[in-house]
Amino acid sequence: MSHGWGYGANNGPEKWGEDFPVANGPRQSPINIVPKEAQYDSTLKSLKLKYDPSNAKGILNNGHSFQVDYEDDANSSILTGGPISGTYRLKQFHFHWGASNDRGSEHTVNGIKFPCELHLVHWNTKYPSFGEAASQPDGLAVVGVFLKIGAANPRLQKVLDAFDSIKTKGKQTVFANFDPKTLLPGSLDFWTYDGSLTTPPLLESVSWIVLKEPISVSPVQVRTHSLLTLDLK
Ligand code: 3J3
Ligand code: ZN
Repeated sequence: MSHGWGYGANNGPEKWGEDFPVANGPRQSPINIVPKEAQYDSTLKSLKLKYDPSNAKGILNNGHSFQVDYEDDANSSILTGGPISGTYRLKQFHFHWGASNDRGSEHTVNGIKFPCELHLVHWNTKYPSFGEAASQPDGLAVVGVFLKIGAANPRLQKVLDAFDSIKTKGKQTVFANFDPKTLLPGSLDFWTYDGSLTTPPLLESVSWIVLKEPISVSPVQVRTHSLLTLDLK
């Protein structure tokens, strides 16, 4: 791959292995989730998410999506329970969209793609930093939430309204006082598996926690990302 990764014919997922050989590893994400084949594990605990809205720092257009970054120098926005041991700190959240509503999510359920998927990225505090944790098999925990087309979601609007300030790659702006817990569905029931980052560097360090219940987004809201210059699927 002669230039940066993306979703085109010359730099898309089929080519990522050229620069990131781990793309051919044993625990690559995303996967297709087949609920009927999932095994119930009674040892799993319920998911606990505690976020401090004041930890929200800024919103960045990284060229593939946008990410909302959080202060992570204390255990004030954390994930515990579920399949993980210990305490994982929120680093950022971001979304994956498609160029049209028939695609966009990373994971699929019974082969079905959703128009969008939210990822809340957390790192294991047994390691000194996000960067160090990202290279460890138990270093990261990402909570995935599917978005389906439906009623307008007022809790998304603050994020969408920030897009005007980050239209081009590398643009960022202050994004303060936001509790990502408001984006979660009513049920925290989940599927879980050990996988990887879904985009380069594709590191096999993620405990995936994919929520079963999607949240809604309206057709107008889901196209708001067209305000952003993004390299979409
Ligand atoms: O590459 C960036 C890295 O520079 C830094 O910004 C980091 C922390 O925010 O996020 C990414 S990442 O490579 O660490 N990263 C890739 C995309 C984390 C989250 C994403 O992976 S995913 O499996 O949640 N989609
Ligand atoms: Zn992601």
